[in-house]
Amino acid sequence: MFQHVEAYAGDPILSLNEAFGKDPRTDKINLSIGIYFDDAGKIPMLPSVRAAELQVVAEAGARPYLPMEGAANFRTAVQHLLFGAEHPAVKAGRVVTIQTVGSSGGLKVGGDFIKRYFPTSTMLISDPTWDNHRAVFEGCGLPTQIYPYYDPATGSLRFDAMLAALKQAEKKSIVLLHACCHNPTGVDLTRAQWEQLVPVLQERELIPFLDLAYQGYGDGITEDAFAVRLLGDVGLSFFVANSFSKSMSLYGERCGALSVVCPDAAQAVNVLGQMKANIRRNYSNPPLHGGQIVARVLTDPELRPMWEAEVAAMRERIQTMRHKLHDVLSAKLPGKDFSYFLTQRGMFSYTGLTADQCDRLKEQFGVYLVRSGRMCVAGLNTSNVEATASAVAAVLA
Ligand code: KET
Repeated sequence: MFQHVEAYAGDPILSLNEAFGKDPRTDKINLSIGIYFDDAGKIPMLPSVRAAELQVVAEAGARPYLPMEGAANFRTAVQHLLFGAEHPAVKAGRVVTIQTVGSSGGLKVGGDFIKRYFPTSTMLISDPTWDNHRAVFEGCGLPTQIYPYYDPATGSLRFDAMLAALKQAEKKSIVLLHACCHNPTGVDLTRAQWEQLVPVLQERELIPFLDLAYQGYGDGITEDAFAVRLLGDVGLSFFVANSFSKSMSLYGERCGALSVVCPDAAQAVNVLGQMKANIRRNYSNPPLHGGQIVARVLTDPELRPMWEAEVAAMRERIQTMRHKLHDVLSAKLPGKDFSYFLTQRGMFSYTGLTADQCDRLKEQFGVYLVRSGRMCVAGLNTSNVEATASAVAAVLA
């Protein structure tokens, strides 16, 4: 019956992470998947999140279905987190926010909506981007096309080429933009560049789709929402998928949201309605537990500042590891420039290591990087950073 079902080639990130799990070597180092590990090499349970969960569990009673669009307290808390409670678009009822199964779910639900209401639009994605962007949007039936983004020669943004490409894009194309901590390059637009991008988006009637998966890992929780607020301020209509996987270390709870900023409140009502219809056809409604933890952390006057401090500590620990790796590698290979470890932001550094070099790192040293050369620097710690530097130096030498 299923002879025509071909073998799955695997996912470049998730399958590598599974391979890491099966690797029997005790000194192996996981710098593959975008997960923050603490200095002991563990996925942290943030104290604010733990406290919120205990409260939620203590209060939990019956488990009804959530509405298709998710829990009202979660949705409001997310809007306030992204836009600020006082943002005019929020106040005017122009922002639709739905609770989704991770931000991946938000990308998928948004992609389905775009396919239905902008059937001839193309999805423009950065070169390079998170591998799954292409897979998710093509899975929605949307063609994808790349726009210039990263320059491997200089390790920086090809901003002029990016703008030039977007100026040529078909009207009503969807432009996928990483709101902060670009995956995989760690190279972001500056605030001035975001501001320069706005008129291009407006003139070409492009529809931005922001992916905010690493909020708090760049400059700060509010600072990393800069692009979201800017596009809202200038009156654009756009999508934003955001995640609590990384910012609350809640990967397996699948907590995310999709927000759509609409031109007016009446259109927002219909957009929400069609999102609900799509969710009903897909998985009916989202799960209850994780979203309630998130809502509690975001709205509790004691837990919220605790969480913000915990996010700051994760961000700062990554910075410390970036410096350590940079210093050890620079000492080992004095002729080479490793400053990109210091300038790139968020969980990842794009090392320029080739797929062969990554294979060698894995096979010979048990150091796992995605084969694009992406290193999750959030997997470094005081016990493995020297070994990582030695292994990288060995394959580069
Ligand atoms: N967007 C981006 C840019 C992203 O890197 C991830 C996850 C997601 C969305 C999905 O997050 P969610 O948990 O659905 O809210 N990235 C890491 C894990 C993965 O590939 O699934 C990664 O790049 O390693």
